[in-house]
Amino acid sequence: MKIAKLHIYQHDLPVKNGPYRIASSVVSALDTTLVKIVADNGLVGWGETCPVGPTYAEAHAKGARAALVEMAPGLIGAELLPLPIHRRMDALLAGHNYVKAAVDIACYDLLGKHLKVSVSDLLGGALTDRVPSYYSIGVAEPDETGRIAAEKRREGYPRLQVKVGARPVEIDIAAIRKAWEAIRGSGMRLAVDANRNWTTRDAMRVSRECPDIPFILEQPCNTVEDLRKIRPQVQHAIYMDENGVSLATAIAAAGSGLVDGFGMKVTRIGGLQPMTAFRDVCDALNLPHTCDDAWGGDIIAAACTHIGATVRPALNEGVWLAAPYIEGNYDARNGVTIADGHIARPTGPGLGVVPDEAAFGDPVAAF
Ligand code: 0XW
Ligand code: MG
Repeated sequence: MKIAKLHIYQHDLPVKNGPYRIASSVVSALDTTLVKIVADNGLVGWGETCPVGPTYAEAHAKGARAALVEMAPGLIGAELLPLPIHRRMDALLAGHNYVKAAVDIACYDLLGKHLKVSVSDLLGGALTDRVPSYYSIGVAEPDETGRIAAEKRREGYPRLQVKVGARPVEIDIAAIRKAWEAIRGSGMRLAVDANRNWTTRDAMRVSRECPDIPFILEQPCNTVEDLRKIRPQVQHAIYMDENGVSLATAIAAAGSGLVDGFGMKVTRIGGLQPMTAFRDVCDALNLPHTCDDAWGGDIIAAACTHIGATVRPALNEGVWLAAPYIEGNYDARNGVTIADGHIARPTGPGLGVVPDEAAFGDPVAAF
């Protein structure tokens, strides 16, 4: 099975009840990029990549489409298998993992449809059909953080992430305390995510002033060097998110004991194929991790849920979806949604999600 056609689409995803506020970006609408690959046997597969604005990571929507246009002519005729596709993409363009991920996801969708198996089977096999999710509370006033935390506890989420940063650290500490008061005793786990914003001084202060709250510090500071600096000085576990820009950086962080876990993004690491290697390294080293993405609709949601279903349950920190912030689904019948804090693994071959492509309009480029 080979690539016969590759179409690129742009689609707007307005943020429901927005904006969504994190330390590194405030977003009211996201610009997502979809890739449709048509195989030489007529089967169709979909991929997606959707940076959460241009400042969360070294990724942006227009860059995604430019990179796809750069690679597309060289991908026509390529064998539709993940490793040959990755090698081909690497020969066409250096870096740009977050773009290659969209082609990788479409390739897995097609392969699953061709073999009549789900993407989670291709990734090694699902360990659950009910994949845990977590809720992310954007940067908010402490009372509002506490209110939402109580609501998410009632809704059955097993885990909560509280966004902090870009304001006086005293307010962050108050918000963390409010969230903990709301979920304490429920068994919900707590992540505090500063999205690279805190100084090492702030991170050490938060840890020092909250010794009684068992949160993990997610990407508290900007660089790997910052994490290395605070590592011996904080009491709380540290998870890497934005600094895990490739399989190599994640393996180095895991292997050197720099971090206790990861918030991992399928597109940042380059797609489902490198994500399985990452999952297996974490499994070997007993490191918990998420399987998320920065943003995206049903295609990203399905891809994250399929890999999330294959993670050893004791290490599974959940699959975050943008679904609660998005109106409607690409696939009205089989769209990916969260109920009781969990996601039903999509059924059907491939991703198990078939988008209504009429919603995307004409492709912005077609090869
Ligand atoms: C909560 N997320 C998974 C979604 C936002 O894009 C940020 C991200 C994170 O953990 O940094
Ligand atoms: Mg994070």
